Amino acid sequence: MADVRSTALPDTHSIPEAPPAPTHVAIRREDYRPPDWLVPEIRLDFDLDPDRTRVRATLMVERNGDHDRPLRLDGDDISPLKVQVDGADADYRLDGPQLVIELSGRQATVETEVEISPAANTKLMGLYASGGMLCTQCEAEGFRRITFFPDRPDVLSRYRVRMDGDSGAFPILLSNGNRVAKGEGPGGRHWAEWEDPYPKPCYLFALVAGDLKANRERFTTMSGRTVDLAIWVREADLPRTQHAMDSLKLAMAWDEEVYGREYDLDQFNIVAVSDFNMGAMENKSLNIFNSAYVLADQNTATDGDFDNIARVVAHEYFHNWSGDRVTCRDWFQLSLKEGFTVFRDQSFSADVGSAPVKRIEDVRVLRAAQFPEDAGPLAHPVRPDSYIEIGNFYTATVYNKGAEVIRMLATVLGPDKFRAGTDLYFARHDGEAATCDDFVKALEDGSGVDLTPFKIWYSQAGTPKIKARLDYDSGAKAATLHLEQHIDPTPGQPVKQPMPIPLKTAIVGEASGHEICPERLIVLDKASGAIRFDNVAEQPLLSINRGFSAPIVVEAARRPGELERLAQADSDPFARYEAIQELMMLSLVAGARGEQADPAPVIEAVAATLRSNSLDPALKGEAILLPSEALIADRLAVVDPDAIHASREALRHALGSSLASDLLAAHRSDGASGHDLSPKAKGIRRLRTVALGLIAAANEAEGAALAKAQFDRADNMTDRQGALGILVSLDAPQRQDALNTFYDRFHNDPLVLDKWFALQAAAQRADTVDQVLRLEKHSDFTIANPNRLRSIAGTFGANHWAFHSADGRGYRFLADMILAADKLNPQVAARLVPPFGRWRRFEPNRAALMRAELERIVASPGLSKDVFEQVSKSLA
Ligand code: 0A1
Ligand code: ZN
Repeated sequence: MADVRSTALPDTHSIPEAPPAPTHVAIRREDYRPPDWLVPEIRLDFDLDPDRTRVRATLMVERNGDHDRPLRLDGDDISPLKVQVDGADADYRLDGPQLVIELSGRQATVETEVEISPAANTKLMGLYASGGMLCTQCEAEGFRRITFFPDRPDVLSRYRVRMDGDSGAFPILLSNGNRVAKGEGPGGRHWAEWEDPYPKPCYLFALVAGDLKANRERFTTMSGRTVDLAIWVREADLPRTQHAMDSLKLAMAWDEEVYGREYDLDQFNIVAVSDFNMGAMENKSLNIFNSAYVLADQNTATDGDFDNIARVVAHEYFHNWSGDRVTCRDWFQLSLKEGFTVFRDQSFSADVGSAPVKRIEDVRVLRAAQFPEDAGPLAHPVRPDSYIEIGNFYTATVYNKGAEVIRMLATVLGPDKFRAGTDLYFARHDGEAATCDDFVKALEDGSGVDLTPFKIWYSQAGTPKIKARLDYDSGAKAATLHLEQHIDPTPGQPVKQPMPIPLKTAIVGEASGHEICPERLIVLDKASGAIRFDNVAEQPLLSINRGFSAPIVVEAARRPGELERLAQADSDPFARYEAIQELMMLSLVAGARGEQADPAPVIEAVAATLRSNSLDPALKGEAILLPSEALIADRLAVVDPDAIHASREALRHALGSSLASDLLAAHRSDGASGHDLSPKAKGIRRLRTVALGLIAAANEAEGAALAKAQFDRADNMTDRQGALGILVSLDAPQRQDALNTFYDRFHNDPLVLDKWFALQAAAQRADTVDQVLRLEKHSDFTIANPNRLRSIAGTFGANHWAFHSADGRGYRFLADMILAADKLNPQVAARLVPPFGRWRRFEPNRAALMRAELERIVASPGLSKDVFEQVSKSLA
């Protein structure tokens, strides 16, 4: 990549090049100090142009406390064209990327001017161009790529923003808050001025300029105010914005009802952009979204896409309180806003959809993304202690485990006390930059409950493992539950302390199938403990960690037949799902170890599930889906991906052939029109495709014919993608046919084309590496668009069997992609590294190949600190 600096600046600038900044240094939480200078107000002036945008910033700065330290403003890839203090040219120096100004008084007005090039900004951090529009991304440290500023979340300012731009290219000019003025300028230009009354950290600043159209609706808040809602997209995409709009209104009403949180401005804008590093961003009143989380209709979006849109729209909206009104003191506190907001969006999705299915999905994500993180070289606490690049800490640990921590606190407190605590949190810290400790303190003070023991969940990394054994004394009609906890060491934390683990537990009677001891909440807060259950009149079965009340691994000693019985009788849907999954897992692990694995218990449990009258189709679909190969790998001391794949395929084959007619019935079950988005209809579609997958595992020809029929008949993307997802792994003539049909119909729709790439990168085939190498050369592939890059490289990295191909070609492919992407967009490149992280657990041949690729990456010249941090930690 050409140095952004060289294209962003006029050739004549006179400031000497700053000496290279010390890079790759770790920032530590314990080094936190309050800011030396505050900036209560800022005025920004943008002369917008894709190639040369002028940014003038006027900062009202105030000395914070008694000290004589200079004002330090962060910059990244920018050079000052002008620096004035109180209206006069000022002395300043550059210290690495920082602009340093000695100021004598307690207050000053500091004005700087820079020129930046949005079109040359391939990192997509700061102000950049996407599909003809200009937009910003400032979290975490993008604002310093726009202007010089103390870029840290505990400096809160009131913003006034003026944008001036070509009225043809940029008819719409948006920023945070309210538009307070607008007008025409000379030469076909126009301008708008926006003001945000709420002080905010600079990571929440946003600007959008483009040729956009809005889907507009109104929302009346609980106090009767009217809010103008707008979802801004390119005109052609307007028909695909209604689901996002409906989701937004549901989220606004939900946050009023469940948390008492009302929206606080007269406008709320969402803008969809097609080049975006993450999912979406909660900039105050101007949320900017990856278009994948806005645009949907039945023909182009799956049920999963619809759910994700509702989830992400709600997530960003909820940040208005958990993030914007109360923000983070420093980036180590990231989970303060992210863990809490994920918990809030999970609760929302559970309330508007099917709660048990949602819980199963959330736990699946946690196990797939967070547990491996916690068990590998990138493990870190929910509140990390240090980082080199904060962009690497937008992780499943901070987000999803952070949400589990809040969930445990909510479980322990119960709904009323939890609500009293969150009310106090929002009231006490409104307008402030707070810490995770502040959050727990507010919950304690609001509820009157001491939560001190739970704070260790923020500081100690690693997934606790619980050994559980239920002893039964039939004479005394008593059962005793013996519990023991253990946490493996993680980087920087060799010795672990016991953690408080809230376990929702019930005892089910083996013969009766009834809950003979009703569910109770046990908190194991020591290394081990024993709990007695009385009045146990029949042989008991242990139903533990119900609803997944703690983010842990349970290793329960089970008697023969116990899981089978729980799979049929447990009244907690999650525990029932767990019993089936555990039954499958035991068989899969045995198979992968080369032991004789009898599939009969699994077949019986799946048959009973399919035939059950009490389970709805969505739960059936979840329950009969086999644990992923990555999850099986987590259970093995030495990972052999071929053995795991063979074991899983064998069980899929056994299920498909033994239960052919049940599966066919499930596949054919109907009552779900493509336009019906009810949980029931989604469940029917889910089960239809999961069942088809098992049919195809046993009988390729029949599976291919049925999949092709589903593909051809589909009136919705869920069925179409589901069928194609099965066909891509088969060696059937229908495969290429369907891929071609799909491409011909959708190749002009980038989001659907991403699916086409991703489906092929996810294929379970011996030649998937060859396929992705071909796809990378496809004329529609571009490494510059994060969604397209992830559709191949991200999906492939998660394809366990293909990525871990014994010849190492999968490793080479992903490493090459990381190196190529790093030159353009380090943040997105670094997010492709984790699949390499667990190399030590693989059989020696693969471990050596993975390690060699990591070493090749880390030795590459010009590596970003983003990729450097992930790769060096993976090797350590
Ligand atoms: N705060 C956002 C996530 C986010 C983080 C960094 C970004 O930089 C590219 C973008 C978005 C959220 O939690 O939704
Ligand atoms: Zn968030």
